Amino acid sequence: MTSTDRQMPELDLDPFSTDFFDDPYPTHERLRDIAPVVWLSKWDVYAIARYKEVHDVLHDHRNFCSSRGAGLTDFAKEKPWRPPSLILEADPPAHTRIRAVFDRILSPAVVRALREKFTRVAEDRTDELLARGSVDAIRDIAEAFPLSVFPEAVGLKKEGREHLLPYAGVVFNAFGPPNQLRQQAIERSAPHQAYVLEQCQRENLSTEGFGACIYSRVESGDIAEAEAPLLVRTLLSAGLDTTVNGLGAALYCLARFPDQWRLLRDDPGRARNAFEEAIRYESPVQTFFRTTTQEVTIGGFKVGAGKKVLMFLGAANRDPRKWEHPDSYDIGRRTSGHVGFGSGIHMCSGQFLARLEGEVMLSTLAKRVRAIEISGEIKRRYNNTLRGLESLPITLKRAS
Ligand code: 4IA
Repeated sequence: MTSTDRQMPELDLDPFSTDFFDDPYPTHERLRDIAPVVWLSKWDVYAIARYKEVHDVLHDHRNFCSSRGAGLTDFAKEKPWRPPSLILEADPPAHTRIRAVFDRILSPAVVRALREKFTRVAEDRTDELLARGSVDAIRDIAEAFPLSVFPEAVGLKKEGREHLLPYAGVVFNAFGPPNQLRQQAIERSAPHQAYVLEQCQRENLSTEGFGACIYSRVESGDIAEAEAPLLVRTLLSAGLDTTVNGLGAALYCLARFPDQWRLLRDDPGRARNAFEEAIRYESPVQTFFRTTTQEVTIGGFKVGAGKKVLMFLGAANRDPRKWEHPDSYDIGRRTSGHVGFGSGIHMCSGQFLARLEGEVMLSTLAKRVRAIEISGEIKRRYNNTLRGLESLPITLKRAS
């Protein structure tokens, strides 16, 4: 009997339940250890939790497509909850053209120009936090900082920005199965969807900013007029809640592991890697799906055509087959190769902007704050895709 003939192991666990979200790590380990791929009967999906296979799938868009959705919904069988994304939910060659445009809009050179502005905002925020002493690291830093730089950078008007995080919450819940999180989020999404649809129109975007940049590609003939609002929608869907949870992950790590905070204080130049390591360690985007385009073999196991494959980015980022001491948050670690931003042709297009936000906020804190102490009850926020906290009460002490 060859490995291809082996019976695929199956489990009936639910990786979209609050029990699982409270502590996914023992289940991640089980999934990694049982086999390279495990059938999850509850949702009829093929789970992949080892680094190698997650990486392989991410690099094989021919066998594992995105155009049938990056969530559990198979667009070939069911109507998506909103018109598909032109970039996330697309395959080459359509994806390639759009992605090239998008990458230029968020290029390292463009992002670099924002550093000074972002730094001033981070410094003001930090001084305000220090004046208060007791703050919520999620609301007052992880949300407040991206909210004070990103909508501005896109070119959104001030009014209505309170819809941005709720809208993203719907987007990330909607990738999951039809559980209560998803159904309730979609049921309540109408006002958030209406806001986003409206802000994606050219006349509602400032003449500076990423939004206007997207519309300028219509002028140059790179994209069609009708594609522009959907690309602005991608910015608003993917660009805020991700950095909120990335920064939240970093703050949660630095508050829990004071030795790493000390290392960062000693050299704020480590801020960029401290942020990157938090992305590996917490994996704010926990999971993603692909759909098989034909019968495929994963680690010696056959998976049929048209099946949903669920990649556990968070499990891959802590796979001991790949990482030394995977469960330690170590800001000196070589983080390259982590899949927290994905990998391959769909790897995060906004990664340079995300890293800038993370680096600037963390280095500013490291320069001005002596100690971060957890001072109250930590509450988790539940979402089908995003891992992060609802509340992290901390006290901050000024560096002398
Ligand atoms: C889009 C994976 C996540 C960061 C993401 C979410 C939405 C979109 C893209 C990426 O709407 O295009």
